[in-house]
Parts: sequence; C-alpha cells; structure tokens
Amino acid sequence: MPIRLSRRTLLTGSAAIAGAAMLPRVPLAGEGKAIDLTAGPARLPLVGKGHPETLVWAYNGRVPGPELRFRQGDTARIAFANGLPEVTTIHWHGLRVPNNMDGVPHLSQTEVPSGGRFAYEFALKDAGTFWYHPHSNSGVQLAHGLSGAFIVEEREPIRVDRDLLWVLGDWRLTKEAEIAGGFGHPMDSTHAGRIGNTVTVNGAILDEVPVRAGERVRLRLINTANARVFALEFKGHDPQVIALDGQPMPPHAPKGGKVILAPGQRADLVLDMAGKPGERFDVVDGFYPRMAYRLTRLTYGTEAPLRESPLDAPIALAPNPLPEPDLANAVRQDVILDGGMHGAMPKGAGPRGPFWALNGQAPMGHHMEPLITAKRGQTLVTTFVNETGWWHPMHLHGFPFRVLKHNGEPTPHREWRDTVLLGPEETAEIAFVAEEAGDWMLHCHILEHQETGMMAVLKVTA
Ligand SMILES: [Cu+2]
Repeated sequence: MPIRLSRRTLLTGSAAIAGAAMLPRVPLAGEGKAIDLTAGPARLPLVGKGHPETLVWAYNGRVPGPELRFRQGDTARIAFANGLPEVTTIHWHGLRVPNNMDGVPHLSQTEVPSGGRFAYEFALKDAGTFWYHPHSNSGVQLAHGLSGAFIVEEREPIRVDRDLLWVLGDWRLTKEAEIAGGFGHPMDSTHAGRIGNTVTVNGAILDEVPVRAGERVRLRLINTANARVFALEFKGHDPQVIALDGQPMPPHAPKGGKVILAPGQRADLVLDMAGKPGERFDVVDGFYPRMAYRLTRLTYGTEAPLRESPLDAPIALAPNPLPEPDLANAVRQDVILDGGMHGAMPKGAGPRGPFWALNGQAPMGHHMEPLITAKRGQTLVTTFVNETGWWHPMHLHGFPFRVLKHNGEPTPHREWRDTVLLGPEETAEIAFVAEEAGDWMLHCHILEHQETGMMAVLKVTA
C-alpha cells in the first residue's frame, strides 16, 4: 500500500476543520438550452482551513464538477469547452448514449484539443445516478479532479424528505496539499492502482453531515476515485439499497451491512434517520483491512423528530426500460483477466507495461482489435475470470448488464450494473443485449490497470 491515509497526517491536531461545510451545490438542470461545461485549471480548498489550496483541474471551476440534473425522457445538450493544456473528452458513465457521444478517443470520437469545443447531445432513456469524466489520459485527468454527477430524475420519484449526493473522491496529496506526481509509476500500475491519501466528499473533507431525527433521506453515492474501493458502514442505521449503478433493484439491506463501491460504481440508498436528537453516528469506510477510517459522521440536530416512526411510503423504484437478455439464444464468451504483480505479464511487457491483459491481449498504442464481436440485437453472456491476485471493477460502455452469477452462484437479485467488481480469483457472469452498433470499450475502472493493458473493444455490427 503506497502511503498511509495522510488525511490523518495532514489534519493531525487540526481543530479548525470541525464543521467544514459542503461546497455549495447548484444543480444545472434543463431540457432545451445547452449547458456550458468548461474544463480548466482551478485552485480549491480541498483539505480545508489552515491548509494551502490545491491546484486542480475542474469543470466550471468546481470539484466535483456541476451536478447535472435532468428528467427521464429529456434530451441532454452539453456545450463542452476544453480549457486544459491537453486534449480531453467526456464519457457519460452508465448512460445509454449513441456511440458517437460516448467520449472514447480514437474509438468513438476525435479528441477535443486544448482550446477546442464539442457539442454532446443525447436522449436520456434511463433514470438514475450516473456520472461524467474524461476518457483521455484518464489516470491523470480524473486524479486532478475532473468528474461530476449526472442525475436523471424518475418520472415518478419515490417520496423522501431530502435527496443527498456524496461524490466520493480520493487524492494523493503532498504535505503542501498539492497533487503528488508519479503518474504511471509501475508500483501503482502492477498493484492496486493509484490509491490516494485524502478522501473527500463533494470535493471537501466532510466531518459532519447534519441530519434530523425521523427524516428519510435518499443518498446517492458515486465513487470517482482512480483506484480506491469503499465499503461504507452506517453505524446505528439500516440503509436500504434501492439502485446500483443507477439501475433500480428490489430494496434490500447491503450484505454484511457494508455498501461496497468500486471505482465507477454508484449506489442509491434510502436512509431513515432512526437516531435521537443530539446523537452522532460514524460512517466508516473499512474496505482495506487495518486501514478503516471515519469517512464522516451523521450529526443529529436538537430539534424534535420529524416523525415518530419511519415514513410509511414505498421505496422501490420503477425499473428502467432496458432490453431483457435472451439467454436461450445468447452468444457465450469468457474474458480472462491476467497479469499484475505475481501474475502472468503479457508478452512483450516492457518497464512501462503492458502489465495486464484480457484473454492474453493488451492494446498496442491506439489500435485495438475487437475482443468480442456481435451483431446488433444479439444477447451476450460474458464470464469474467479473474486469474490475478488483485481487485478489478470491470466496466462496459453502452450496455448495462445483468449480473447473473458470482463465483458460479446465481446472484439473488440478478442486478443491472455497468461496472462489476471482481476480487482476486473470482468470476462473474453477466448478460446484456448489444442494442447499439459501434465500437464500445470494456475495461477495468482502476485507471492504472486500464492504461496498462486491461481494456478491450466490443464491436457491434449493424
Ligand atoms: Cu483492474
């Protein structure tokens, strides 16, 4: 593990941070007129009072970028301008968009040059919690702060008292609170990726989340980290998971009381604030053994409870109109994940990689032979077989998939996802309909793994 959580190191003895407020959040909403989104450098108080500001790359000067909010059935129009000193693109993670709006350079669009512009436009078929981020030099650009929430509201939302959003970020900062260098270091690429030392919620260290007894909160969680996996435990509370990766599922308690969020993944929770006025409860992230820490704390106000017993209203969301896989006529294929430290390195691996491969294949430069080819409308059943000793959140562009099996066992909810997490030596079987023609990415969302070989192309022919 690279560095100990210097969120602690940086904050030792700092009392000034208590009560640090969340950054103001102004959702940018709207059908019709285009939303301006500009990527560029900015200086922001990531760590908080008493610490220097951090030079970041931001959308519209903010980290995370502005929360984009639409209604299901709207058309999103984003007028993007690149104020970065390098090329970039935007990928709309989890959204079903036409191939030429998917934002993958050399595959589905030309890179937006420094000073250039690109008009993104797509209809919003699905409601849910999604996000946006660059797909160009991703390891560097995301680690510098380029990501934001993309929320599509249901036509008939569930009844809650508040809709809260936590965009989880992970930063590797120096003692001066600058973003540490060392990008592309094989120590990260061949191991767990660039895990940081400072965890933020909505772009700031969040010590307290004020809540009121009796209220019902919908909490949307998005993991924008390069490599860190979260396992969130809400002490004293009983969260119900109502959606994963934006896709509704039957409300249920998370396994073992922990909400697991790998890079790229989202979860929507319903939290009934069951504590008493004045009480405080920790929210703990314990994914990495021996490195558990308090992410934040639910702090109850002293006002009287909003209600005496939990709100009596349904919390199940209506499903999105996703095409159901036709399992009887599916094309089946295994995808073997290989490589990494102590694993089988791909042929021709040099000091900078490639270190990882899918079915023995790692992309060379910008050219990628398709790993899987399918006809439009075909159902694919793909089994990921992780033969490495590392965690890999596998993300498929374009097509949300059902997770049918995990380690050979049927999954209880056959949940829809766009990113499935595989532990060392684990397997997962997924199914989806290749409903849109084009070249689509399949890759590990640990960006240092993606950039050193763990990516491939799914080609869907018309
Ligand atoms: Cu990986």
